[in-house]
Amino acid sequence: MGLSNDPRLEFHDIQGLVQRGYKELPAAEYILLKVTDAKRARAWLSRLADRIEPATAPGRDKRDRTSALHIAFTWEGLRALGLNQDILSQFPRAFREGMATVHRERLLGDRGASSAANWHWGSAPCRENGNGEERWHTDLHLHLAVLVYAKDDLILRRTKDSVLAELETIRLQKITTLDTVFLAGPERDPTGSPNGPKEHFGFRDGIAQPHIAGMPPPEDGQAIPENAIATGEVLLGYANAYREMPEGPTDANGRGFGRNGTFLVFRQLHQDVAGFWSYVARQAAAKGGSAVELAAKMVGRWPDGTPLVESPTGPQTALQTQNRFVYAGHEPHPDRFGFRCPIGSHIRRTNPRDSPRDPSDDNPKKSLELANQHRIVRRGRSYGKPLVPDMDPTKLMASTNDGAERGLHFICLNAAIDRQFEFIQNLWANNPKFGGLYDDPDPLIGVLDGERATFTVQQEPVRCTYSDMPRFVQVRGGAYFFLPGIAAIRTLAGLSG
Ligand code: N7H
Repeated sequence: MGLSNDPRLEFHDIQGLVQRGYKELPAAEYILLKVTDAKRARAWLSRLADRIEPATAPGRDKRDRTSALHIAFTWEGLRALGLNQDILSQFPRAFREGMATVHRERLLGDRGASSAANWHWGSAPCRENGNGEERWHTDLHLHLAVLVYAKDDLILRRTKDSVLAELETIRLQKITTLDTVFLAGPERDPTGSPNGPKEHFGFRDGIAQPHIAGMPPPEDGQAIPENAIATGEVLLGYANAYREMPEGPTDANGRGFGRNGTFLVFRQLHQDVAGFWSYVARQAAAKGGSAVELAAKMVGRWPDGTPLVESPTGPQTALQTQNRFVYAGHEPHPDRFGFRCPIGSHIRRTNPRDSPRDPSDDNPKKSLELANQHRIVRRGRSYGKPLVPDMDPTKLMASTNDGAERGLHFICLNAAIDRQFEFIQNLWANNPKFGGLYDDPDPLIGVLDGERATFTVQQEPVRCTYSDMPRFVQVRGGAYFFLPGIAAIRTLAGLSG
């Protein structure tokens, strides 16, 4: 994509979460708060600003950190803290309105049990905007999220308590706290450690991330040219893929309140683990195949993380965190038609890399460039007790639904919510015609209007179609936040009025 000059990034000002997912800090909790007294909240914020973990310049990583704190604000939160209207109005529309509008419910597929009306947090009873044009549920009382990461549960509790201790005196109202769990699988990674983090269906997660220009390569250390994205695809104040400044409160030089900030999309996604594995087991038995193989085809990786395009017949320990691959131009086995990794699998449709956009398209380089205009940095964590402790697919398959609440606190970072997160969910995951398919939404997170969906496995001589696929993931809550630069947090803390 020719990102010629990597900008010099102001690492000290960028919240560290942009740079890393803190795998070394497996304990985490998110605290959602409402500001009731702006003056006291700002005083608290000025103390907290000194404790926010910044990003670090290449080679300067602090490997001995035992905890990390981050803070993000909704648009209503920035307003409640007294940010002026001129700055507030410069934020993009999606962020200003929030996730739970009637328009976005349609766009994201949040209906039925996933409708904002049924969320546990992030929504409120439906209101109109005064002239009857738009209705929304976005919770105007949800103002900020404190994200706490720690090396173990004890340090997590101490860190969290130190944040919460002041809440009463500063009159911040706790809306909810969301806990997380670190899941590991039965396999070993190449160092002999348990394979993880896993998500509740039993697959290794948190592998593929874009490489933001100017940042060190993502945590797995794989600097892959195909994976590079412009700084402004994630951070405000820098040029994006179109060589323009992302929309937000910065001036033409990228300076201003928005600089070094990013939008944080938060979705609490409930997973029906027993439902997923019983569907897969039933379908595989009916068609005479392996259930784990079918599940891997739905994801695009084997449970241990091995990408199917690299190893379609089974997992390989050395490839568990492999992210150096494309599809159409894959060497030595190009997979243009999805015979190795199905076209409709979760990872291929949420990042199609160089896959043809439709069957007639034959320009992998162009496809890759276009796909890279819709990337996100994923920072999610699982929550809830696993259905079986060691996440072994055979045991997951043998379990019945225990009715427990478990899933993924999906978090992603991007500079343009509409062109990145919403595009992926709406035009790739929910699109039944994706890549020339017919009625196949994303098998994990896609939503088809009304009826049950199909999953297609491309193979010769004829493709195999798995029908009557229910929805395995439901939305329990969500909001759009802004994760500002650290100087911007100090600006907020210093406001008067
Ligand atoms: Fe997805 N899963 O368990 O199957 N995801 N995801 N995701 N996801 C990925 O590469 C999962 C969700 C992306 O660059 C892996 O880290 C589950 C949403 C993207 O190759 C696995 C849920 C969105 C990628 C899962 C869920 C995305 C990705 C492979 C919900 C965006 C990287 C491991 C409960 C709207 C693709 C890895 C690439 C990978 C799962 C949600 C997007 C295992 C269970 C909502 C961009």
